[in-house]
Amino acid sequence: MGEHRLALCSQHYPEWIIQQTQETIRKYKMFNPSDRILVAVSGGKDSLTLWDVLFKLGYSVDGIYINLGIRGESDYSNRSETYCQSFAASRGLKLQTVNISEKYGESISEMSYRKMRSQEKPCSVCGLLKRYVLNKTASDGKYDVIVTGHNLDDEAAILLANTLEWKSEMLRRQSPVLPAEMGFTRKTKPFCRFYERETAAYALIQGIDFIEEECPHSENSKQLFFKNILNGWEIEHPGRKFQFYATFLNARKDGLFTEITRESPRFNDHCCPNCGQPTTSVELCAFCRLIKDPADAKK
Ligand code: Q46
Ligand code: ZN
Repeated sequence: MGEHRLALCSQHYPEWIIQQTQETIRKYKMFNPSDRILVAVSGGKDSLTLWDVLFKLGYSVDGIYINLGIRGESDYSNRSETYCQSFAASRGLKLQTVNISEKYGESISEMSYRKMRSQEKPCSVCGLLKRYVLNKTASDGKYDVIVTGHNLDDEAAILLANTLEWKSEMLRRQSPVLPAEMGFTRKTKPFCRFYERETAAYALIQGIDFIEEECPHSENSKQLFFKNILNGWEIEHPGRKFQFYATFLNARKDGLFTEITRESPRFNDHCCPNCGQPTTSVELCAFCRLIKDPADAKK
């Protein structure tokens, strides 16, 4: 992990990753061996590595892949799905796929264009949609917890962006564990203390096939911008990225931010009258307002 400078061989390195992941799960009380886990996979190295590690630790873990209909030169979404399918098939694991175009009549790029009437990146639409589909799939399938492959580089970049913009609600919600409440399934990030290069090394050593291209919309993204700043800082001061994130978590634990509770103004006991999912809106939820035909949300 970030604060460690290890020189492990290709046999012991994967063991170290597996053992450290278990330690993070224990430290943050992420889930128990009896829990049913749903891992969100993108076809990239972090999420497939996470699935592999949780499987080796003996957890009951199914995967979900959301095909967003992103094409680009590499036919990005369809190719990513293929990597997830072969990963699952080679280990006899269960993978559910949700094809956004087939289910809701439009790809995210089309939804984004219809909503914003511009060529803007579809990332905000994409984020909303992924959150919704993940939560719905988890609650319909009675999963106890959703896990995602966010690593230290992701978390530190999000933290820096939220801090510089003082997004207090986002800062309060940035945590390795978001508890289950008000119809939302618990969400956890067991790789939040690993550097990106550490999960990549595991994937390479274990021969995990993953899509190397990034989503074509990630080019010039805000997250990439903040990752680059932090990478520069890390070169000058090795270990600072880890420290930045870890001290934030400690400050959080010491009460810098209040925990989100049922009394939090964010949730007001509303369920969307169309799809039944929790929402802050008193009318249709943001997802039902986004899709072309809200009746599709009931499928
Ligand atoms: S997948 Fe979606 Fe990312 Fe692509 S469209 Fe943007 S948000 S960049 S994680
Ligand atoms: Zn709804």
